[in-house]
Amino acid sequence: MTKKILKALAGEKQEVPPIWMMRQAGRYLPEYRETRAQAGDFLSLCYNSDLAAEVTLQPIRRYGFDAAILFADILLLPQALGADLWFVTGEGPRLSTLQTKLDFENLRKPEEINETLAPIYETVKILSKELPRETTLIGFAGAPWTVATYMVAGRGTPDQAPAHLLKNKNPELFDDLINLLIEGTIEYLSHQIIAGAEVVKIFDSWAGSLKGNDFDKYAVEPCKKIISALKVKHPHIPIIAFPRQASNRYIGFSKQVGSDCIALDESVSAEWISQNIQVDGCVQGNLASSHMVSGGNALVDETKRIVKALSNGPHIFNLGHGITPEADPQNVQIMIDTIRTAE
Ligand code: 1CP
Repeated sequence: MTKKILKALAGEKQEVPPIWMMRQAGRYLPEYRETRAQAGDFLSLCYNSDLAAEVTLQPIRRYGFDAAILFADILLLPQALGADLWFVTGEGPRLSTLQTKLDFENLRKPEEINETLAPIYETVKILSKELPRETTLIGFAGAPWTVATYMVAGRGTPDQAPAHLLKNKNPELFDDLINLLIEGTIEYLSHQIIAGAEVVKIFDSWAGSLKGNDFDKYAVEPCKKIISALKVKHPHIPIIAFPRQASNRYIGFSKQVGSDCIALDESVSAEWISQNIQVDGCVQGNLASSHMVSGGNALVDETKRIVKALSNGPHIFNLGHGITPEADPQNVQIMIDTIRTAE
């Protein structure tokens, strides 16, 4: 039996598309909030392999998604490289900032990350034993540009201005950082694959703020280098790329970087995706996560519309971005029922 997700990633069109959701293990689920409280805080949860495996499994038990995504965070890599990282409740991540050559020189080498990240690989091992046979295990990392935006600013930023500033003011230092992150990401994803991840996804959440040549240099090139290195080491592992908000740069992206699938946010229509992107292979995403809060007919209609528009080629149903804490768990079930019973 080939798993539904792997079939889609191999380019197969299916009557009912496989389904998973970004941030499917998260604060909208009462069982997640309970396990997180047991762990103490978010980072302790990430580094507690048993509890991280437990929260990864929770949405699989509740909804029977076709894929589980490792519970971890894109900011664990900078932490393993030596940045300080903490989370402020209700606000988000905070890191030590990277502004000077000295800050950069204080970071560790890519091959030195594995000691800190060993509990994450252990979570992957537990999951590959415990997941149902039909469920695919997805590992992930942030793309270098997105991770760099957090390392430079020390926090999430609406316009990524601090990273743009450093890139323009001190391109040599910025390129050193990007190259370190490329090597670190190859190391991190490769170890996730060795531990049992069957697919990996590269999240470039802030790719949309890169324009023109910058998009080629900092979104396309790093992703291409990571994928080509992974394909040499692990030729049979499919890779999903997610250059969020790339708009017309979504066109041809998957071919340019060598990914097996491209995830798309909700800023483009399913019909446009079908005509412009799915011609190159598997696509994933697109349902606005706000429907998981608002529900009703709009949720059902939009879900059906996406399924229909993307029914002519390989498709993995997903949201355009992560599900939010305000989402109603019932709406997730309605979405799944709509997909699995759609005529
Ligand atoms: O309070 C909590 O419980 C923490 C909320 C939370 C969760 C559930 C954070 C903090 N990270 C995560 C898990 C997480 N993060 C996963 C696990 C698997 C799953 O999807 O279920 C994944 C894949 C991520 C990836 C991630 N982290 C991204 C890329 C995807 C995206 O959402 O764009 C980014 C940008 C982060 C950084 C981050 N971590 C957490 C927050 C709140 C943020 C975003 C900060 C910001 O808005 O700038």
